[in-house]
Amino acid sequence: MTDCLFCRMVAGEIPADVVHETDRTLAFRDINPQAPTHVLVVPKDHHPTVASLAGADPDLLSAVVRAAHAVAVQEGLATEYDVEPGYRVVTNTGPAAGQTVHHVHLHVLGGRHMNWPPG
Ligand code: D5M
Repeated sequence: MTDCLFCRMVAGEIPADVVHETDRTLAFRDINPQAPTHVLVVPKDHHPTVASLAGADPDLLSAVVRAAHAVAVQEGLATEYDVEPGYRVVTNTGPAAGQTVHHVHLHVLGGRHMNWPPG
C-alpha cells in the first residue's frame, strides 16, 4: 500500500475521471479545474518530478508528453499535426511552484485564453 495519491489512482484504489490511458500513462480530469479543459497526465510508474523522470526514464517522459498532446486532440484543442486553438502544459516542480502531489504530472489546460505571465 502506497501513500502516493496518484499511484493509488493508477492502481484503481481511488476513483479517477479517466480520459486517456496507455500502457505507461494515465490521464484524468483535475478535481479542481482551472480551465474548461484541465487534465492531469501521469506516468504509471512513480517519479517525483519531471527532472527525476527525465533522468531515470526519458522514454517514459516522451510517452507522457505524447499522451498530453493526445488529450489535447481529444479535447478539441489541437490536431495531430496542428496546434489550433492550442493548449498549455504546466509542470509545477517543488514548493515555490506550488507542487502539492509528488508524483510527476503534466497539467493540460485549454478551452480559454491563457494569460502570460502565469501567476
Ligand atoms: O497539482 C496537483 C493537482 O492534483 C491539483 O490541481 C489538484 C489535483 N488533484 C488532487 N487530488 C485529486 C483527485 N483525487 N483527482 C483529481 N485531481 C486531483 P500540483 O501541481 O501538484 O499542485
